[in-house]
Amino acid sequence: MSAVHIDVLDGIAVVTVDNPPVNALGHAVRSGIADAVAQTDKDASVQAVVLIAAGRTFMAGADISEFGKPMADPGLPDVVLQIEAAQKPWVAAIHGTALGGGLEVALGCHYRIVDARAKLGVPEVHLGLIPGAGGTVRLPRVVPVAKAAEMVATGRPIGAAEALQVGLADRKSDGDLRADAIAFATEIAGKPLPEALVKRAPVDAPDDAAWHEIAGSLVSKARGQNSVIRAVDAVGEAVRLDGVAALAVERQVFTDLMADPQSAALRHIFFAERSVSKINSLKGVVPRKLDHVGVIGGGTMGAGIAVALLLSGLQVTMIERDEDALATGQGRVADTLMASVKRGLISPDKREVLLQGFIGSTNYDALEDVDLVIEAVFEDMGVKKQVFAALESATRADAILATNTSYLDVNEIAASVSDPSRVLGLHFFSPAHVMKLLEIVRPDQVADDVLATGFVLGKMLGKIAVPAGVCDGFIGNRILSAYRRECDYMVEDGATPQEVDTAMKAYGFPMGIFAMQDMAGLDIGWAARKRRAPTRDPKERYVAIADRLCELGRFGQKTGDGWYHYPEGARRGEPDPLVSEIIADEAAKNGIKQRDFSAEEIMDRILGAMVSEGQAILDEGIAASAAAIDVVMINGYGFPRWRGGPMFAAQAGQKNG
Ligand code: T1G
Ligand code: NAD
Repeated sequence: MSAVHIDVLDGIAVVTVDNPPVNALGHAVRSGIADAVAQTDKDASVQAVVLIAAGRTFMAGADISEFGKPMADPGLPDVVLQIEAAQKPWVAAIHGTALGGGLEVALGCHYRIVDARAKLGVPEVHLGLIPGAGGTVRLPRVVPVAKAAEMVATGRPIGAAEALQVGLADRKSDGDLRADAIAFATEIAGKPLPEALVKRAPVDAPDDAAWHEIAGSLVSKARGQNSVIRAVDAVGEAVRLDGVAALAVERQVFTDLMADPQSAALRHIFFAERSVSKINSLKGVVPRKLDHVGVIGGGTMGAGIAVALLLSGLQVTMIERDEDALATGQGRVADTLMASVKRGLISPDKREVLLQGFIGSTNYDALEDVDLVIEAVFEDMGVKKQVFAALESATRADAILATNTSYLDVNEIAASVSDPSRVLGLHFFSPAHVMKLLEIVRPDQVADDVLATGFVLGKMLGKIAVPAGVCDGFIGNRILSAYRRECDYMVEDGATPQEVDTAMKAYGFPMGIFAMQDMAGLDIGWAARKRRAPTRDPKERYVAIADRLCELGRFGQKTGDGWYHYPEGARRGEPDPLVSEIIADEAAKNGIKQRDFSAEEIMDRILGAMVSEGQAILDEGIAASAAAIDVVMINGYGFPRWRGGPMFAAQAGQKNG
């Protein structure tokens, strides 16, 4: 079956692109469309053309797997120019996600009709690029410049209604897109062609002051990512220059960025996030039924997990210790769903429907027909074993029993039930209904179909599910402990907490590790250190600064003091002389002559700790690949995406300053 085929009926040629899974604009598709332009121009019986895609979506962009290799003609910019110069009107019929090159092809067409659920966007910045087939030039000539700049710089797609409203779409189809597109084509057939976008003036071009404002705001969110900055500049040039000249400028910037290490890193992580959940050993394994899920504990995690499950369409039963705790947990769920309504993510009616699928009980008998249960009770092995014992007698023998523990030994939890093959770890990250990362922890005796069901659940929740072996902290928390330890060493040796945090932010982290601990709560790490104390290697250097802060009740933002002081509940802390005194006292007690640290040395030490712990995790088989470690650190711990992750950054020889 060719990637592009043409059917002509009653003077309308329907050109269909069929290149699963997402109709990426690989060479076969590009040449197929170019041929279709020539063929329909030549065919006197054709009055108008509809360009549509088979399968689940209109073209979702250039074929990213072709990047970094010589691009075979015709290149996408030329294909778009050919459509734009066609003698017959082309109507793009868009469903699914018209992204990147896909939207650029649609912009080459003379008209656009969109399915009501379609999304349209230019996400190239997320790959370290900018649109390279005219997107930065044609978009501001069909929608207002400010909207075009926002779409190009943020990569955020817009929906059908907004596309219609801003002028990106001419029509919206609420029914049969193909039929509506053919009708639209028939309507415009024989009429004069509209002026090519590339020849038009920009729409609502802002004056210099207004553009300075728009550009400044978009660039301020770049956080070190070159593509965002270059994307804003490209739109600015596209507005300043005539369309044809602007195309040449765009192409040059696109070519420069394709060679930028940031783009290589972003392309690495794009594919890594999709390959990491593919487990060869589970190929052909049939997962178990997943309709009804139990959640034990309605606390921070239990409530967040319940919301994630409800949003994916699953029925949820929450169990809590007593009526008060249950009411609190149910309230958390209802409030979180209300916040989703306020953000326009779901409608009020949808929220009502979801809450109908959500029941709570203090009686484990309510779990009699669940397919899977996730416990999110206190991080205490005794409590978890009690819960698992109760689950074992309250649930069907084929129900899967999952733990959301952060650090505890999942093999030990599995061994506490008579059939350990039904136990696995599902390590969510807080807030569980927002964070995309899910570590799927596989105990030694877990059944294949139980593990496979875990990955099915991850896909249903829209998570990036990363397989992890059993160890203290699995992948992410284990690496966090390693570089947190390194930062404690540096603080005792003379770096200040704010110097470390400043260096991490300059590297691209959203916040430094000390501010992050103050936000999450120092008590969590304190509990973990106390739990590990009996087995800690006495020869290993131990820094007691954090313990001393905890002994003073300084748990961070929630107590107003931690590594920093938070005046009147402020979100941003300020250095606290008491902390400096404690640090100096600990250094003196340990005979340490404190010294200065540069930002580069701080980051070298942090990345070194991450990479050596990551290598140990690989050597022990806890993570299946270095890419899996990168996916975890980017999606769970704020590692800057445009650096590709600690393992990628190290092998790419990136400078850490
Ligand atoms: N090229 C190649 N493969 C792609 C692809 C692409 N553009 N998009 C997706 N895939 C593969 C993906 O690797 C996976 O493969 C399968 O399709 C399903 O993807 C010139 C230069 C479209 C919203 O950035 O955002 O155009 O694992 O698991 O969750 O200016 O894929 O099954 O083997 O993500 O339903 C711009 C990227 C490119 C869009 C679908 N376009 N893709 O999400 O499925 S640059 C993008 C997505 C460009 C021009 C520039 C998503 C999706 P496998 P999936 P999904
Ligand atoms: P939490 O204290 O907020 O909630 C725990 C809940 O469990 C409480 O509501 C408590 O009433 C309930 N509970 C205790 N014993 C119970 C029992 N026998 N039956 C039913 N309910 C019971 O704790 P949390 O932060 O939600 O953490 C829960 C688990 O998730 C812990 O294992 C934690 O390590 C893990 N975790 C936490 C985070 C995080 O960032 N907070 C992230 C990942 C994993």
